[in-house]
Amino acid sequence: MKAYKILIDGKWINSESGETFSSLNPATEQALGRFQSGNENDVNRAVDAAERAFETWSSTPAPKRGEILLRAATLLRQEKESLARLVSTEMGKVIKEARGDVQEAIDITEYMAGEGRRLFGHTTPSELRDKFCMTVRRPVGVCGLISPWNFPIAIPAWKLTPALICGNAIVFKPASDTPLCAIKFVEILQKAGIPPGVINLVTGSGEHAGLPIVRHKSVRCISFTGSRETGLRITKEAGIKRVGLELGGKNGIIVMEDADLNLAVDGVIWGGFGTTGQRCTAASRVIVQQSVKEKFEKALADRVSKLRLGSGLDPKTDVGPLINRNAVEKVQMYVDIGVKEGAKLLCGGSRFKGRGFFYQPTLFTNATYDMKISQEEIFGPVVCIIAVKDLDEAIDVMNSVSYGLSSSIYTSSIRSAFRAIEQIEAGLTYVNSSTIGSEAHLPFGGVKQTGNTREAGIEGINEFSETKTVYFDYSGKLQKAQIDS
Ligand code: UN1
Repeated sequence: MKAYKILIDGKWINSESGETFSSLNPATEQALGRFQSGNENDVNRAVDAAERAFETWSSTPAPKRGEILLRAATLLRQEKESLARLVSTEMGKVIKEARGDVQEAIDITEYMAGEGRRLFGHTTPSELRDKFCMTVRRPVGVCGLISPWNFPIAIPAWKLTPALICGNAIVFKPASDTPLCAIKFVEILQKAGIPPGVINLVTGSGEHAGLPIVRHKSVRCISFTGSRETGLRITKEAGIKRVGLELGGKNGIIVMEDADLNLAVDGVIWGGFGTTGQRCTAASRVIVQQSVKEKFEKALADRVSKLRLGSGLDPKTDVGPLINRNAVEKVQMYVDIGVKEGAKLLCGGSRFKGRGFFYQPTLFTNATYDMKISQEEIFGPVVCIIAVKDLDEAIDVMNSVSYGLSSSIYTSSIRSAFRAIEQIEAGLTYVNSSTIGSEAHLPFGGVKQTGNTREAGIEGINEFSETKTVYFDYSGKLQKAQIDS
Protein backbone atom coordinates (compact mmCIF):
# COMPACT_ATOMS: atom_id res chain seq x y z
CA MET A 1 0.00 0.00 0.00
CA LYS A 2 1.26 3.44 -0.90
CA ALA A 3 2.85 5.41 1.98
CA TYR A 4 2.40 9.17 1.74
CA LYS A 5 4.70 11.75 3.28
CA ILE A 6 4.62 15.09 5.00
CA LEU A 7 5.79 18.30 3.32
CA ILE A 8 8.48 20.38 4.99
CA ASP A 9 10.43 23.12 3.25
CA GLY A 10 9.28 21.95 -0.18
CA LYS A 11 10.32 18.30 0.33
CA TRP A 12 8.06 15.31 0.92
CA ILE A 13 9.66 13.34 3.76
CA ASN A 14 8.86 10.79 6.48
CA SER A 15 7.84 11.84 9.97
CA GLU A 16 10.45 11.57 12.68
CA SER A 17 7.96 9.43 14.63
CA GLY A 18 8.53 6.45 12.32
CA GLU A 19 4.82 5.71 12.68
CA THR A 20 1.95 5.76 10.21
CA PHE A 21 -1.84 5.51 10.18
CA SER A 22 -4.33 4.65 7.47
CA SER A 23 -7.30 6.43 5.93
CA LEU A 24 -10.34 4.29 5.08
CA ASN A 25 -12.94 4.49 2.36
CA PRO A 26 -16.05 4.71 4.60
CA ALA A 27 -18.25 2.89 2.08
CA THR A 28 -16.00 -0.19 1.85
CA GLU A 29 -13.76 0.10 4.92
CA GLN A 30 -10.77 -0.42 2.61
CA ALA A 31 -7.57 1.51 3.36
CA LEU A 32 -6.52 4.12 0.79
CA GLY A 33 -2.93 4.46 1.95
CA ARG A 34 -0.55 4.90 4.88
CA PHE A 35 0.05 8.40 6.25
CA GLN A 36 2.71 9.82 8.53
CA SER A 37 1.87 10.23 12.22
CA GLY A 38 3.48 13.64 12.57
CA ASN A 39 4.82 14.75 15.95
CA GLU A 40 6.23 17.79 17.72
CA ASN A 41 9.65 17.51 16.05
CA ASP A 42 8.01 17.56 12.63
CA VAL A 43 5.94 20.57 13.63
CA ASN A 44 9.02 22.43 14.89
CA ARG A 45 10.79 21.83 11.59
CA ALA A 46 7.70 22.90 9.69
CA VAL A 47 7.43 26.14 11.67
CA ASP A 48 11.16 26.88 11.13
CA ALA A 49 10.75 26.36 7.40
CA ALA A 50 7.65 28.58 7.36
CA GLU A 51 9.44 31.35 9.25
CA ARG A 52 12.27 31.34 6.72
CA ALA A 53 9.93 31.27 3.72
CA PHE A 54 7.80 34.04 5.19
CA GLU A 55 10.53 36.60 4.55
CA THR A 56 10.42 36.31 0.78
CA TRP A 57 6.76 35.37 0.41
CA SER A 58 5.49 38.30 2.48
CA SER A 59 7.53 40.72 0.36
CA THR A 60 6.41 39.21 -2.95
CA PRO A 61 3.95 41.70 -4.52
CA ALA A 62 0.41 40.56 -3.75
CA PRO A 63 -0.65 40.58 -7.45
CA LYS A 64 2.17 38.09 -8.10
CA ARG A 65 0.90 35.91 -5.28
CA GLY A 66 -2.50 36.21 -6.94
CA GLU A 67 -1.13 34.95 -10.27
CA ILE A 68 0.03 31.77 -8.55
CA LEU A 69 -3.40 31.28 -7.00
CA LEU A 70 -5.04 31.80 -10.37
CA ARG A 71 -2.82 29.05 -11.80
CA ALA A 72 -3.88 26.85 -8.89
CA ALA A 73 -7.55 27.53 -9.71
CA THR A 74 -6.94 26.48 -13.32
CA LEU A 75 -5.25 23.27 -12.20
CA LEU A 76 -8.10 22.54 -9.78
CA ARG A 77 -10.55 22.99 -12.64
CA GLN A 78 -8.57 20.55 -14.81
CA GLU A 79 -8.45 18.01 -11.99
CA LYS A 80 -12.05 18.60 -10.84
CA GLU A 81 -13.42 15.17 -11.74
CA SER A 82 -10.53 13.17 -10.30
CA LEU A 83 -10.52 15.25 -7.11
CA ALA A 84 -14.30 14.81 -6.77
CA ARG A 85 -13.87 11.04 -7.08
CA LEU A 86 -11.21 11.19 -4.41
CA VAL A 87 -13.50 13.19 -2.09
CA SER A 88 -16.20 10.61 -2.68
CA THR A 89 -13.79 7.74 -2.02
CA GLU A 90 -12.03 9.10 1.04
CA MET A 91 -14.91 10.96 2.71
CA GLY A 92 -17.96 9.16 1.29
CA LYS A 93 -19.75 12.18 -0.13
CA VAL A 94 -22.14 11.47 -3.02
CA ILE A 95 -20.40 12.36 -6.26
CA LYS A 96 -22.56 15.39 -7.11
CA GLU A 97 -21.82 16.95 -3.73
CA ALA A 98 -18.16 15.99 -4.02
CA ARG A 99 -18.03 18.00 -7.27
CA GLY A 100 -19.55 20.87 -5.29
CA ASP A 101 -16.80 20.52 -2.70
CA VAL A 102 -14.13 20.91 -5.38
CA GLN A 103 -16.07 23.73 -7.07
CA GLU A 104 -16.17 25.61 -3.78
CA ALA A 105 -12.37 25.31 -3.60
CA ILE A 106 -12.08 26.63 -7.18
CA ASP A 107 -14.40 29.55 -6.36
CA ILE A 108 -12.54 30.64 -3.25
CA THR A 109 -9.16 30.24 -4.94
CA GLU A 110 -10.26 32.50 -7.80
CA TYR A 111 -11.78 35.00 -5.38
CA MET A 112 -8.60 35.15 -3.30
CA ALA A 113 -6.43 35.41 -6.44
CA GLY A 114 -8.39 38.57 -7.27
CA GLU A 115 -7.77 39.89 -3.76
CA GLY A 116 -4.11 40.13 -4.76
CA ARG A 117 -5.09 43.26 -6.69
CA ARG A 118 -7.22 44.67 -3.87
CA LEU A 119 -6.17 43.93 -0.27
CA PHE A 120 -7.66 47.34 0.43
CA GLY A 121 -6.89 49.47 3.43
CA HIS A 122 -8.66 52.78 3.91
CA THR A 123 -7.81 56.45 4.12
CA THR A 124 -9.53 59.00 6.29
CA PRO A 125 -8.88 62.67 7.14
CA SER A 126 -6.78 63.64 10.13
CA GLU A 127 -8.04 66.03 12.77
CA LEU A 128 -4.85 68.05 12.17
CA ARG A 129 -3.58 69.91 9.12
CA ASP A 130 -0.81 68.53 6.91
CA LYS A 131 -1.25 65.06 8.25
CA PHE A 132 -2.47 61.99 6.38
CA CYS A 133 -4.11 58.89 7.91
CA MET A 134 -4.45 55.45 6.38
CA THR A 135 -4.48 51.76 7.14
CA VAL A 136 -2.42 49.12 5.38
CA ARG A 137 -2.71 45.37 5.63
CA ARG A 138 0.24 43.29 6.76
CA PRO A 139 0.46 39.51 6.89
CA VAL A 140 0.15 37.94 10.33
CA GLY A 141 3.18 35.61 10.05
CA VAL A 142 3.19 31.84 10.37
CA CYS A 143 -0.39 30.54 10.42
CA GLY A 144 -1.44 27.13 11.77
CA LEU A 145 -4.39 25.82 9.79
CA ILE A 146 -6.32 22.82 11.08
CA SER A 147 -9.10 21.55 8.85
CA PRO A 148 -11.97 19.05 9.23
CA TRP A 149 -12.84 16.05 7.06
CA ASN A 150 -16.38 17.00 5.97
CA PHE A 151 -15.26 19.38 3.20
CA PRO A 152 -11.86 17.84 2.55
CA ILE A 153 -10.93 20.13 -0.36
CA ALA A 154 -13.17 23.19 0.15
CA ILE A 155 -12.32 24.00 3.76
CA PRO A 156 -8.55 23.66 3.30
CA ALA A 157 -9.02 26.07 0.36
CA TRP A 158 -11.05 28.48 2.55
CA LYS A 159 -8.11 28.63 4.93
CA LEU A 160 -5.04 28.30 2.72
CA THR A 161 -5.93 30.68 -0.09
CA PRO A 162 -6.72 33.79 2.01
CA ALA A 163 -3.71 33.07 4.24
CA LEU A 164 -1.52 32.83 1.14
CA ILE A 165 -2.78 35.92 -0.66
CA CYS A 166 -2.17 37.98 2.48
CA GLY A 167 1.48 36.86 2.43
CA ASN A 168 1.51 34.41 5.33
CA ALA A 169 3.45 31.15 5.56
CA ILE A 170 1.58 28.05 6.63
CA VAL A 171 1.73 24.91 8.71
CA PHE A 172 -1.28 22.86 7.72
CA LYS A 173 -2.68 19.86 9.60
CA PRO A 174 -5.63 18.20 7.88
CA ALA A 175 -8.12 15.89 9.59
CA SER A 176 -6.87 12.33 10.03
CA ASP A 177 -9.89 10.94 8.18
CA THR A 178 -9.05 12.75 4.92
CA PRO A 179 -5.27 13.24 4.62
CA LEU A 180 -5.13 12.16 0.98
CA CYS A 181 -7.48 14.94 -0.20
CA ALA A 182 -5.29 17.46 1.65
CA ILE A 183 -2.09 16.09 0.11
CA LYS A 184 -3.57 16.25 -3.40
CA PHE A 185 -4.75 19.83 -2.82
CA VAL A 186 -1.33 20.94 -1.56
CA GLU A 187 0.39 19.19 -4.50
CA ILE A 188 -1.71 21.36 -6.81
CA LEU A 189 -0.66 24.53 -4.97
CA GLN A 190 2.97 23.41 -5.23
CA LYS A 191 2.55 22.75 -8.95
CA ALA A 192 1.04 26.21 -9.39
CA GLY A 193 4.28 27.70 -8.05
CA ILE A 194 3.94 28.31 -4.31
CA PRO A 195 7.60 28.46 -3.22
CA PRO A 196 9.14 25.83 -0.87
CA GLY A 197 8.46 26.38 2.81
CA VAL A 198 5.43 28.63 2.28
CA ILE A 199 3.11 25.67 2.81
CA ASN A 200 4.18 22.86 5.11
CA LEU A 201 1.84 19.95 5.63
CA VAL A 202 1.97 17.69 8.68
CA THR A 203 -0.49 14.81 8.93
CA GLY A 204 -1.23 13.13 12.23
CA SER A 205 -3.42 13.24 15.30
CA GLY A 206 -4.75 16.33 17.03
CA GLU A 207 -2.82 15.42 20.15
CA HIS A 208 0.59 14.83 18.54
CA ALA A 209 0.55 17.07 15.47
CA GLY A 210 -2.24 19.59 16.11
CA LEU A 211 -1.41 20.60 19.66
CA PRO A 212 2.28 21.42 19.01
CA ILE A 213 1.11 23.80 16.24
CA VAL A 214 -1.40 25.44 18.56
CA ARG A 215 1.18 25.86 21.32
CA HIS A 216 4.13 26.95 19.18
CA LYS A 217 5.32 30.44 20.13
CA SER A 218 6.23 31.40 16.57
CA VAL A 219 2.80 30.52 15.20
CA ARG A 220 0.88 33.79 15.24
CA CYS A 221 -2.53 32.65 14.13
CA ILE A 222 -4.61 29.48 14.38
CA SER A 223 -7.59 28.82 12.16
CA PHE A 224 -9.58 25.76 13.18
CA THR A 225 -12.80 24.17 12.00
CA GLY A 226 -14.08 21.19 13.97
CA SER A 227 -15.74 20.17 17.19
CA ARG A 228 -16.59 22.46 20.09
CA GLU A 229 -14.53 20.33 22.50
CA THR A 230 -11.39 20.72 20.40
CA GLY A 231 -12.12 24.42 19.88
CA LEU A 232 -12.33 24.92 23.62
CA ARG A 233 -9.06 23.06 24.13
CA ILE A 234 -7.40 25.27 21.50
CA THR A 235 -8.47 28.48 23.25
CA LYS A 236 -6.89 27.12 26.44
CA GLU A 237 -3.63 26.03 24.81
CA ALA A 238 -2.96 28.74 22.23
CA GLY A 239 -1.64 31.50 24.47
CA ILE A 240 -1.70 34.98 23.00
CA LYS A 241 -2.25 34.55 19.30
CA ARG A 242 -5.10 35.05 16.90
CA VAL A 243 -7.49 32.12 17.10
CA GLY A 244 -10.28 31.75 14.54
CA LEU A 245 -12.78 29.04 15.45
CA GLU A 246 -15.54 27.54 13.39
CA LEU A 247 -17.27 24.95 15.57
CA GLY A 248 -20.58 23.16 15.61
CA GLY A 249 -24.15 23.95 14.80
CA LYS A 250 -27.69 22.88 15.67
CA ASN A 251 -29.34 24.58 12.76
CA GLY A 252 -33.06 24.82 12.25
CA ILE A 253 -35.56 25.36 9.48
CA ILE A 254 -38.77 27.20 10.39
CA VAL A 255 -41.79 26.18 8.31
CA MET A 256 -44.70 28.64 8.61
CA GLU A 257 -48.28 27.78 7.63
CA ASP A 258 -48.06 30.27 4.74
CA ALA A 259 -45.00 28.51 3.26
CA ASP A 260 -44.80 26.56 0.03
CA LEU A 261 -44.70 23.20 1.79
CA ASN A 262 -43.23 21.26 -1.14
CA LEU A 263 -40.37 23.72 -1.31
CA ALA A 264 -39.84 23.36 2.44
CA VAL A 265 -39.73 19.55 2.12
CA ASP A 266 -37.06 19.89 -0.58
CA GLY A 267 -35.13 22.21 1.72
CA VAL A 268 -35.23 19.80 4.67
CA ILE A 269 -34.15 16.85 2.53
CA TRP A 270 -31.20 18.81 1.17
CA GLY A 271 -30.24 20.48 4.45
CA GLY A 272 -30.85 17.51 6.72
CA PHE A 273 -29.55 14.61 4.65
CA GLY A 274 -27.08 16.21 2.22
CA THR A 275 -23.52 15.11 3.08
CA THR A 276 -25.29 12.53 5.31
CA GLY A 277 -26.02 15.35 7.77
CA GLN A 278 -22.30 15.85 8.30
CA ARG A 279 -22.15 19.59 7.73
CA CYS A 280 -21.86 22.12 10.48
CA THR A 281 -24.64 23.89 8.57
CA ALA A 282 -26.86 20.77 8.42
CA ALA A 283 -30.54 21.30 9.27
CA SER A 284 -31.18 18.95 12.15
CA ARG A 285 -34.32 20.66 13.53
CA VAL A 286 -37.51 21.44 11.66
CA ILE A 287 -39.63 23.93 13.57
CA VAL A 288 -43.07 23.69 12.00
CA GLN A 289 -46.25 25.61 12.70
CA GLN A 290 -48.80 23.31 14.34
CA SER A 291 -51.55 24.06 11.79
CA VAL A 292 -49.55 22.44 8.96
CA LYS A 293 -47.57 19.93 11.00
CA GLU A 294 -49.47 16.81 9.99
CA LYS A 295 -49.50 17.58 6.30
CA PHE A 296 -45.83 18.59 6.26
CA GLU A 297 -44.70 15.65 8.35
CA LYS A 298 -46.44 13.16 6.07
CA ALA A 299 -44.90 14.65 2.95
CA LEU A 300 -41.44 14.75 4.54
CA ALA A 301 -41.58 11.19 5.91
CA ASP A 302 -42.62 9.96 2.49
CA ARG A 303 -39.53 11.53 0.93
CA VAL A 304 -37.13 10.45 3.68
CA SER A 305 -38.23 6.83 3.44
CA LYS A 306 -37.39 6.85 -0.28
CA LEU A 307 -33.81 8.14 0.10
CA ARG A 308 -31.35 5.61 -1.28
CA LEU A 309 -28.38 4.76 0.89
CA GLY A 310 -25.17 3.67 -0.83
CA SER A 311 -21.65 4.40 -1.96
CA GLY A 312 -21.08 8.04 -2.88
CA LEU A 313 -19.58 6.92 -6.19
CA ASP A 314 -22.85 5.28 -7.29
CA PRO A 315 -24.80 8.00 -9.15
CA LYS A 316 -28.09 6.52 -7.88
CA THR A 317 -27.15 7.13 -4.23
CA ASP A 318 -28.92 9.92 -2.31
CA VAL A 319 -27.19 9.48 1.05
CA GLY A 320 -23.63 8.20 1.49
CA PRO A 321 -21.93 6.62 4.50
CA LEU A 322 -20.86 8.34 7.72
CA ILE A 323 -17.17 9.08 8.07
CA ASN A 324 -16.17 6.26 10.45
CA ARG A 325 -17.33 3.70 12.97
CA ASN A 326 -17.34 6.16 15.86
CA ALA A 327 -19.76 8.36 13.95
CA VAL A 328 -22.13 5.40 13.51
CA GLU A 329 -21.96 4.69 17.26
CA LYS A 330 -22.61 8.33 18.07
CA VAL A 331 -25.64 8.55 15.78
CA GLN A 332 -27.05 5.33 17.23
CA MET A 333 -26.54 6.69 20.74
CA TYR A 334 -28.54 9.83 19.93
CA VAL A 335 -31.31 7.89 18.22
CA ASP A 336 -31.64 5.70 21.34
CA ILE A 337 -31.73 8.83 23.49
CA GLY A 338 -34.41 10.37 21.26
CA VAL A 339 -36.61 7.29 21.61
CA LYS A 340 -36.11 7.29 25.38
CA GLU A 341 -36.90 10.97 25.59
CA GLY A 342 -40.25 10.27 23.98
CA ALA A 343 -39.82 11.57 20.44
CA LYS A 344 -41.64 9.50 17.82
CA LEU A 345 -39.51 7.75 15.22
CA LEU A 346 -41.06 8.16 11.75
CA CYS A 347 -38.26 6.77 9.55
CA GLY A 348 -34.92 5.01 9.91
CA GLY A 349 -33.40 4.53 13.34
CA SER A 350 -30.91 1.77 12.67
CA ARG A 351 -27.52 1.10 11.24
CA PHE A 352 -26.80 -0.91 8.16
CA LYS A 353 -25.62 -4.44 8.90
CA GLY A 354 -23.10 -5.00 6.08
CA ARG A 355 -19.78 -3.40 5.24
CA GLY A 356 -19.35 0.35 5.38
CA PHE A 357 -20.34 3.01 7.90
CA PHE A 358 -23.95 3.41 6.81
CA TYR A 359 -26.86 4.68 8.86
CA GLN A 360 -30.47 4.96 7.71
CA PRO A 361 -31.86 8.46 7.12
CA THR A 362 -33.79 9.05 10.33
CA LEU A 363 -36.74 11.31 11.09
CA PHE A 364 -38.23 12.04 14.50
CA THR A 365 -41.42 13.93 15.22
CA ASN A 366 -43.12 15.21 18.39
CA ALA A 367 -39.75 16.35 19.66
CA THR A 368 -39.65 19.21 22.15
CA TYR A 369 -37.11 21.99 22.00
CA ASP A 370 -35.33 20.88 25.17
CA MET A 371 -34.68 17.22 24.31
CA LYS A 372 -31.06 16.23 23.82
CA ILE A 373 -31.74 15.38 20.16
CA SER A 374 -33.04 18.96 19.70
CA GLN A 375 -30.11 20.58 21.50
CA GLU A 376 -26.91 18.67 20.69
CA GLU A 377 -25.06 18.35 17.41
CA ILE A 378 -25.43 14.80 16.10
CA PHE A 379 -23.54 15.21 12.79
CA GLY A 380 -25.46 12.48 11.04
CA PRO A 381 -28.64 11.83 9.04
CA VAL A 382 -31.05 12.59 11.88
CA VAL A 383 -33.73 15.29 11.73
CA CYS A 384 -36.34 16.08 14.38
CA ILE A 385 -39.62 17.90 13.95
CA ILE A 386 -40.70 20.31 16.68
CA ALA A 387 -44.20 21.81 16.49
CA VAL A 388 -44.85 25.43 17.53
CA LYS A 389 -47.94 27.63 17.59
CA ASP A 390 -46.61 30.81 15.93
CA LEU A 391 -43.56 32.75 14.74
CA ASP A 392 -42.66 34.02 18.22
CA GLU A 393 -42.42 30.53 19.56
CA ALA A 394 -40.56 29.37 16.42
CA ILE A 395 -37.88 32.02 16.95
CA ASP A 396 -37.61 31.18 20.66
CA VAL A 397 -37.10 27.51 19.79
CA MET A 398 -34.58 28.42 17.09
CA ASN A 399 -32.58 30.45 19.60
CA SER A 400 -32.86 27.93 22.45
CA VAL A 401 -29.62 26.12 21.48
CA SER A 402 -26.09 27.08 22.45
CA TYR A 403 -24.93 27.21 18.82
CA GLY A 404 -25.67 29.89 16.21
CA LEU A 405 -24.41 29.00 12.75
CA SER A 406 -27.13 28.64 10.12
CA SER A 407 -30.91 29.04 10.05
CA SER A 408 -33.73 29.17 7.56
CA ILE A 409 -37.36 30.18 7.31
CA TYR A 410 -39.96 29.13 4.76
CA THR A 411 -42.75 31.68 4.53
CA SER A 412 -44.57 33.82 1.99
CA SER A 413 -44.83 36.72 4.44
CA ILE A 414 -42.24 39.47 4.05
CA ARG A 415 -42.98 40.50 7.62
CA SER A 416 -42.20 37.05 9.04
CA ALA A 417 -39.06 36.79 6.90
CA PHE A 418 -37.69 40.09 8.16
CA ARG A 419 -38.54 39.32 11.76
CA ALA A 420 -36.60 36.09 11.40
CA ILE A 421 -33.64 37.93 9.86
CA GLU A 422 -33.63 40.37 12.76
CA GLN A 423 -34.27 38.03 15.66
CA ILE A 424 -32.60 34.71 14.87
CA GLU A 425 -29.22 34.47 16.59
CA ALA A 426 -27.10 32.96 13.84
CA GLY A 427 -24.34 33.88 11.42
CA LEU A 428 -26.47 32.85 8.44
CA THR A 429 -30.20 33.14 7.76
CA TYR A 430 -31.70 31.77 4.56
CA VAL A 431 -35.18 32.74 3.40
CA ASN A 432 -37.07 30.11 1.39
CA SER A 433 -33.99 27.98 0.94
CA SER A 434 -32.15 25.45 3.06
CA THR A 435 -29.49 26.01 5.74
CA ILE A 436 -26.62 25.02 3.48
CA GLY A 437 -24.94 26.35 0.37
CA SER A 438 -22.93 29.42 1.34
CA GLU A 439 -20.98 31.09 -1.48
CA ALA A 440 -17.27 31.89 -1.59
CA HIS A 441 -17.56 35.68 -1.78
CA LEU A 442 -19.80 36.02 1.29
CA PRO A 443 -18.72 35.68 4.90
CA PHE A 444 -19.36 32.37 6.62
CA GLY A 445 -19.40 31.76 10.37
CA GLY A 446 -21.49 31.76 13.49
CA VAL A 447 -22.32 33.34 16.81
CA LYS A 448 -22.57 31.94 20.36
CA GLN A 449 -20.77 28.61 20.85
CA THR A 450 -20.31 28.17 17.11
CA GLY A 451 -17.29 30.36 17.02
CA ASN A 452 -15.62 33.73 16.87
CA THR A 453 -14.76 34.37 13.26
CA ARG A 454 -15.95 34.69 9.68
CA GLU A 455 -14.29 32.95 6.77
CA ALA A 456 -14.51 33.48 3.00
CA GLY A 457 -15.22 36.75 1.24
CA ILE A 458 -13.51 39.86 2.50
CA GLU A 459 -13.81 38.61 6.07
CA GLY A 460 -11.47 35.77 5.14
CA ILE A 461 -8.89 38.44 4.38
CA ASN A 462 -9.49 40.05 7.77
CA GLU A 463 -8.81 36.71 9.44
CA PHE A 464 -5.34 36.47 7.93
CA SER A 465 -4.11 40.06 7.86
CA GLU A 466 -3.12 42.58 10.48
CA THR A 467 -4.28 46.15 10.06
CA LYS A 468 -1.55 48.68 10.57
CA THR A 469 -2.60 52.29 11.17
CA VAL A 470 -0.30 54.87 9.58
CA TYR A 471 -0.14 58.57 10.58
CA PHE A 472 1.93 60.55 8.11
CA ASP A 473 2.75 64.09 9.29
CA TYR A 474 4.20 66.41 6.65
CA SER A 475 3.73 69.68 8.59
CA GLY A 476 7.39 69.85 9.61
CA LYS A 477 6.47 70.72 13.20
CA LEU A 478 5.33 68.87 16.33
CA GLN A 479 1.55 68.53 16.12
CA LYS A 480 -0.32 67.02 19.05
CA ALA A 481 -3.57 65.19 18.45
CA GLN A 482 -6.36 66.00 20.93
CA ILE A 483 -4.37 69.05 22.15
CA ASP A 484 -3.51 71.27 19.17
CA SER A 485 -6.38 72.64 17.14
C1 UN1 B 1 -19.33 23.04 6.97
O1 UN1 B 1 -20.35 22.40 7.09
O2 UN1 B 1 -18.37 22.82 7.71
O3 UN1 B 1 -22.84 26.22 3.29
C2 UN1 B 1 -19.15 24.07 5.93
C3 UN1 B 1 -22.41 25.08 3.28
C4 UN1 B 1 -21.03 24.81 2.70
C5 UN1 B 1 -19.99 24.89 3.76
C6 UN1 B 1 -20.28 24.13 4.97
N1 UN1 B 1 -20.77 25.76 1.66
O4 UN1 B 1 -23.03 24.16 3.75
